Amino acid sequence: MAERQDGFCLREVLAAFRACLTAEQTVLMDPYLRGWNGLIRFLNSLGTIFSFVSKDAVTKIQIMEKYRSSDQRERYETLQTMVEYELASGLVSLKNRGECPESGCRTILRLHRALHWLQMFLEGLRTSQEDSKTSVICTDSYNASLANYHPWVIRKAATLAFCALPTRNAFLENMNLGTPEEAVDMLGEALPYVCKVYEITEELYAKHKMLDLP
Ligand code: 1PZ
Repeated sequence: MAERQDGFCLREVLAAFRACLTAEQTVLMDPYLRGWNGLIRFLNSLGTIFSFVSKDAVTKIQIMEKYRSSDQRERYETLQTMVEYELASGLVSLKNRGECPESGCRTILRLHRALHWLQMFLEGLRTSQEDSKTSVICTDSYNASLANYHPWVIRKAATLAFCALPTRNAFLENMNLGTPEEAVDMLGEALPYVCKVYEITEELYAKHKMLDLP
């Protein structure tokens, strides 16, 4: 199979999420952001119709990268150290977004919710029939996750954009993991790591009652 010109391969994204996990069950920030940057490259390869999505995600990734290159970088080494630091320093607002619009905790929470969608979407894709519609898998996983946090206008725009998604096999080939069958195998192997990252983060946020940060 011909190499894609941009050298994109979903394998690196999945490897990054695997690399987030430490023996202490913490989540490392740098590979987490690397995984997200890879996802955005993939999203951009699907066409400009998803620009409004990637723009928002990029803004959030950049907020976190800024913390990682600031004087406080060590505080943001893992999601756990970030939560501890921001809570102890009064950098998180539990009620009003305006007070801490760029807190790491609220920013990561948005990406975390999107990771739930991604996990369900890729699992749906992996276990679907060859003639399944990507747009249906995508809409179903979106409605079951992220849509609950989005206002009507965003839900509408997202659902419209999903109609532009390529067919299941073209989508799998776009991941550059080999044939659709090989891509499905790879997803089966790698998705448990994405799920683990999601679970650990969910537990962390639940423990600190931060699942609804404004
Ligand atoms: C393969 C098809 C890709 C479809 C992507 C599915 C997600 C649709 C989400 C549309 C959201 C876009 C607009 C911005 C919404 C923001 O208001 C919210 C909340 O942030 P706040 O306003 O509170 O600061 N942002 C989000 O929910 C984060 C969304 C990130 C989505 C990243 C998707 C990555 C896709 C990877 C594709 C392989």
